[in-house]
Formats: sequence, C-alpha cells, structure tokens
Amino acid sequence: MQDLFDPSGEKEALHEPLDEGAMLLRGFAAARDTMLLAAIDSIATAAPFRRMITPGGFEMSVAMTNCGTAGWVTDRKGYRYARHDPDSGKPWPHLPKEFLDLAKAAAMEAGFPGFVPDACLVNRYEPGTRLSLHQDRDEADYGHPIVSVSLGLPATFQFGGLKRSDPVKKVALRHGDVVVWGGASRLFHHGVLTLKDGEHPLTGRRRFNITMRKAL
Ligand code: MD6
Ligand code: FE
Repeated sequence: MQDLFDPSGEKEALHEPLDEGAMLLRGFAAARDTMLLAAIDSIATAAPFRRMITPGGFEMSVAMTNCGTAGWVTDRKGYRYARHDPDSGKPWPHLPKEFLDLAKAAAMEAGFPGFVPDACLVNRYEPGTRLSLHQDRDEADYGHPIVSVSLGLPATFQFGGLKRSDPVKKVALRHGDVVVWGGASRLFHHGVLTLKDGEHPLTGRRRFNITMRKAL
C-alpha cells in the first residue's frame, strides 16, 4: 500500500498497522533514546515515580509520574487529569520540547497531522509488574490520538477492542517503538503483560513508557 506522507514507500517497513487508526512505528524513537531517558530522569527528580491507588483501593504495580499542563492521576476518588502533582501540590514539570516534537512527528507519520499534546504520563515497569486491560477515556475529546513510546526492556502489549471481552492481539513492543492510535480504535482496550526479567544497556531492569495525550 502507498503511504500518503512518503510516496516513495521507503519508510513503509516502519509502519505496522495494528487496527483502524492504530499504527506501530517500529524504532521511530530509537535515535532519540538517550535524550528521552535523560528527560525522564529530570522529570522524576521534580515529580518522583509513585505507585498510585485505584478507585477500588489497589496499589498499581507500575510506578507513574507526569509532565505537561495536566497529569493523569488515580486515587480512591477516581481517575482524572490534574494540573498539580497531588504528592507535592506543585504543577507537573513542563513537557520537554523534544517530547512535543517527537509526538507531532509520530502523529503526522501515522496520519494525524496537527496533534499537540498537553499531558504526558510516564510509566515505569520493573520485572513482575503489569498493566491490566483498560481504556484511555479520561481525556476531554477522543478525536485526538495518543502517542506512546517504549524504552528499555521489551514488553508484550495486548490490543483488544471496544468491549473488554473482545479478543486481544499480542504485540511485542521494544526499545524505541512508537504506537500512535486514534480514530476508530481510540477507545480500544489494551494492557501490558507481566514484564519479564532482563537487562537493557540503557535502562537496566526496567521498561519506561511515555504516553502523550491532548487531555484538556
Ligand atoms: C504501556 N500504554 O505501553 C501502556 N494507552 O506501557 C498504554 O496504556 C497506552 O500505549 C493509551 C495509548 C497508548 C498506550
Ligand atoms: Fe492506556
């Protein structure tokens, strides 16, 4: 199939459609990996990773922090976006320009020109941690896509459908991979299977995932 943004088809191998509106861009962020990891370090210095509590009272196994105008939080009161870090009362660290540039470029590549995120959730996985099947539906307008970047240890991503009981595809996400999804699959269920132990040259025994959204 021909690609609108790259009529030569040179980058075609990079594009793996997952579903309608969902595109895996293999290795799209690989060249920016050290910059991304350094930025995650500075974000975590200002807003440390923490294991949040679900509305049902369970501590999540994945540790999270945020940058941007708004950050995704959960506690006994529910899931929502908040302009301040509830742990410090301070605004979240700024969304680094490099994150914004990557999000825009990836969204464009996947057919969503004009994407400007205002919220960025940073997830940190250690061996044994997982993220159960969920939908991202706390954003104001589902017309915007989400750009998701994987760094460090590989993980198995589950990609299902609109119903929680819909069959799931399993996709291996590796260091530098970017997933962009919106359109028809914007509200599809997805999750991350229990992270296997391993050692990555840049992150050690960890996986990081950055998801950029237009939340407000
Ligand atoms: C992860 N990602 O890859 C978890 N959500 O660690 C997500 O939950 C996610 O990758 C919405 C859109 C893209 C994602
Ligand atoms: Fe999600």
